[in-house]
Amino acid sequence: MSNEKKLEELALNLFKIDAVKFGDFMTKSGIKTPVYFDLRVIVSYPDIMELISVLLYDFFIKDKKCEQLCGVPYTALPIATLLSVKAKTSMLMRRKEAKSYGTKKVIEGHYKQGDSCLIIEDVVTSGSSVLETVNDLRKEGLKAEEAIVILDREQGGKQNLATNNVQMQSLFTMTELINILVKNKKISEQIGKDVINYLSNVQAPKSAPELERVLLPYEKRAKLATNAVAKQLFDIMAIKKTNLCLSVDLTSSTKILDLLEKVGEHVCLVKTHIDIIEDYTSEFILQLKQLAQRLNFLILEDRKYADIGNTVLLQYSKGLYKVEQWADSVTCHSLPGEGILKALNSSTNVISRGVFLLAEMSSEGNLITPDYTEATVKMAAKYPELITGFVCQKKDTFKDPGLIQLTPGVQLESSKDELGQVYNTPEKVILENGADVIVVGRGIVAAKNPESQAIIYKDTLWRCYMKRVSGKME
Ligand code: S5P
Repeated sequence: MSNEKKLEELALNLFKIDAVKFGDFMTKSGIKTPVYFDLRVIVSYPDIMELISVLLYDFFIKDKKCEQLCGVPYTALPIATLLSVKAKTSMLMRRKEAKSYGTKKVIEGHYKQGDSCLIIEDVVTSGSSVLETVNDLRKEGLKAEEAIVILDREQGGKQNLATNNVQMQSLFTMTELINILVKNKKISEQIGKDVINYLSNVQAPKSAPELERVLLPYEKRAKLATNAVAKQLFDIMAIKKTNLCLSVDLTSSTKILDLLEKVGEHVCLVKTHIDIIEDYTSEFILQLKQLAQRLNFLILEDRKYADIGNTVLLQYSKGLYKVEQWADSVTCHSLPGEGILKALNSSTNVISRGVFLLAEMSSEGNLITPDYTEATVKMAAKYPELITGFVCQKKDTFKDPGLIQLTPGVQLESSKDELGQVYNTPEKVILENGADVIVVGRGIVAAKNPESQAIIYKDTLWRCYMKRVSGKME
């Protein structure tokens, strides 16, 4: 039997078992509708379930590469199960409510970060149920970018899903289903027309536009962060009213501690280059951590890891510095590929774990291209619990409001140094370029009076941020 014939057979069967009904019905939200679907009844008809799974498999799954399947609870669960067995692809189950005991898992099954997962659904109206499942999968680091459904009611769901980066394909659109039923004289042409008119007039609301990252205040963004360090940093910024990160690029440990004693209360983050310190001892780390605790700032080791995963794991956990034991977050290049993130994610002895990925650099003539930046942001999306944010220069580099844009190359006046560093002003980086945390090194460290200079930076940067979130940018 041709696929077209099989589709026709399915449409007629769905009509026969009352999975699709015509008349005057009320929807859940109290709106009158001339057509009603309830595919839950298919569980009573194994032949129909089999037919649905054969069609979905032949049309959409046979030639697809994906690591996981996940049905939207509950109607699609048996269909997903049949497909999983037929395609020999493992399946995940999403709970509607997280368990109140034990592991509190929302997604059941075995999976890896970055696995691609195909969503299975019965009927799509607005797309909101599919999106709930997509969001839960994405929170777990899975890639959920495709959905296959039995019926598209053509009420805006497909577009809403596309807005959220989910491509949807369906066995039938409503128009196709109606046409089959009219052709086979199951419903009159008039009813068919009425239903199609009704559906085109009653469109689901468009899904809300994504929250614009740069207009949201830090306290709201703390709630959207999926990395614990990002959440903490947003909270510290909101409480201390500072988005200043001091880059303590000094080579003497006493000088660093003296400086932080003075300026620590004005910063949210201290960025170190631990390997430039000439008199490093583990005692230095103890004192640094005490200061961080007392003055409430986090520590970012700007190591810019850029090797294969195995080497990075050793660099992060071993050697003289044992960075994993004291740095809240580290910087890392995406150049070597995902192994570097897997390595940082797998380290076990950490007190707190976060990574700022370098998506752009401030130095003149750097070799990073727009494609590289885009690939870096994509790579980060697979590790939502690990990534604190990006070291980058431009507002459009990424959208996720739960991530932090860390921007270096900032001084009160725009300028350059003799080795290619390019400085922009606080106004430019915050209001135009979307910086969330602003890195200042020599602007403070090399000033005659670093403490008063730190206060000037803190106040200027905070004023720009307040202007930005008030929406009054010119
Ligand atoms: O693109 C970058 C990325 C980083 S992390 N450009 C940078 O300048 N940095 C770091 O920020 C750099 O290593 C230095 O520690 C700091 C800027 O220092 P400044 O003295 O030029 O403000």
